[in-house]
Amino acid sequence: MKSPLTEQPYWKMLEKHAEEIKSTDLRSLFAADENRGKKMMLEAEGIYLDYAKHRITEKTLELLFELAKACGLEEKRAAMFSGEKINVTENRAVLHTALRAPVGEHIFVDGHDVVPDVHQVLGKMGEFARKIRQGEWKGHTGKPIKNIVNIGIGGSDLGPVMAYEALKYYSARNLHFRFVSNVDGSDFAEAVQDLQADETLFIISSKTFTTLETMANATTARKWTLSQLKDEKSIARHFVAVSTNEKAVTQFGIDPQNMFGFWDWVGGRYSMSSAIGLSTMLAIGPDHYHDMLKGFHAMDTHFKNAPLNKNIPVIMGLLGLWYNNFFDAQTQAVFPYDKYLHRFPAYLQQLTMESNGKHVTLDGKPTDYQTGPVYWGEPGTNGQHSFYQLIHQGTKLIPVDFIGFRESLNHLPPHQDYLIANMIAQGEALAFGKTADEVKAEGVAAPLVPHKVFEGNRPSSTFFLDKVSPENLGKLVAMYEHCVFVQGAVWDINPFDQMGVELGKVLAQNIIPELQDHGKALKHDSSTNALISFYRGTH
Ligand code: G6Q
Repeated sequence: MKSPLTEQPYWKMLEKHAEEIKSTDLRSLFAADENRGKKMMLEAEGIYLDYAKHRITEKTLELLFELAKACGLEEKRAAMFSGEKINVTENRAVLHTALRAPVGEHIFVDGHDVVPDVHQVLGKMGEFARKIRQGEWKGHTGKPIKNIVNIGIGGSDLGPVMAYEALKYYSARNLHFRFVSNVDGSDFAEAVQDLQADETLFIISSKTFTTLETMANATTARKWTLSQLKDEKSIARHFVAVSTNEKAVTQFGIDPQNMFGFWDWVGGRYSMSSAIGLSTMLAIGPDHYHDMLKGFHAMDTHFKNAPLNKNIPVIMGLLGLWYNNFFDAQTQAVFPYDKYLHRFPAYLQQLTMESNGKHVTLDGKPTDYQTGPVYWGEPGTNGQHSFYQLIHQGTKLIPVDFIGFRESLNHLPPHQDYLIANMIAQGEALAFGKTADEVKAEGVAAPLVPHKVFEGNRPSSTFFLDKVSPENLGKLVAMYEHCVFVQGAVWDINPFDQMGVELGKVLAQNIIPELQDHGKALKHDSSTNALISFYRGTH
């Protein structure tokens, strides 16, 4: 039996329409309308989005908008913004947008206005950041803090790392930032190997304060600190926590005064604009941090209010869906042409894949259509010298998002011109390729011609912004957050839970004692038993 989505009249129309589009190509679509590049673009919130190099016509977009409407996108969007418990499997509101709501807005969860709570925490973070950055907060031996180590994983790590790297240009260079996430002890060991405990602050970032990796690293950090400072009282000067779990924070020995809270309506991968961004604020300072929140809010407002056909996250979400569901594209590449954004694709992987990697609809029925694609990417131009080959001439269709900036933060002509020329050229090459006739005309020997042909007809979007800045980073992140939402809404799945990461965690808990006690009988499958035996050295 077909699902309501694939039975949807607009879905069926899109299936048929996709066949028409497959019989044409981007060269023909551009030739048919010389103004295509001017029409299929959108400028909003300081972002220029070119979507002309997609395998679409005006009709494609109209059908996609109608499909989105028929799937209740607008109602679902309103429900999210108003604090309804749209994370149905966890019975939670989804209000990362409230984290960047300005003072004076009112957003209610169970009748409680959460906006004042958000600003209370922001104020506390700002005061703490001021003390650290001005050297007013002293460590146990009276020295100011020089090193900040964020300990967290997943949503409590990827946003902070990405934002720190992206905004490094704006950061206080007298402070050194490290990020420890992996339970592999080498991560911690390398992060602190050149640090002194009396100048180091650990931020233990964990929504639940129970995560195995984070608790193991926090415990090791505690031991490391005590081994140097030899006084329990030092913990209060060198450890702060970001969490929703005050009880566990207190039990760990961190003063609740030094805890920065957030709430269950903030999902881990949607938490970089919550107190999880404390390391970001320490790095770039409260003013820049508030600029970042302003950028998030601008994109939230755009997503909430702009008509669907002028709405960047809506257009991006639906284009992704077009290839995912009607062209069998399996992946989506994201290539930022700015080195500061080198962790952006890794951040997006969690945001998109943990959110939309689901196989059942909201009411638990298996989907009979593909959901979230694999997201991946690297900064340009590096990728051009490695895997772009497959995108240009391989057998797979890989839609690409290019992200570029008009200005570099480091004015070193002619670097920026070279960088951006490459980005624009890649989009052009992917779309239009090079025909056999063009290759022959260059005098290429006949046997080599097929090897040098670029089919073209490979889609891309290009984002252009003025420069990497806290505000623009906020806009870009919010853009992708909402893009994920749009897709989740049409696919009728829950982008806000992550049950799929649970099973492995539970099984690891079973295996830990088996690795530690070599006498324990093994009752797994024969492959798992053999692996455990090999580790024990008893195979
Ligand atoms: C994100 C996920 C997950 C989570 C980590 C860390 O959406 O839920 O990546 O962020 O497992 O969880 P804690 O912050 O609770 O340690």
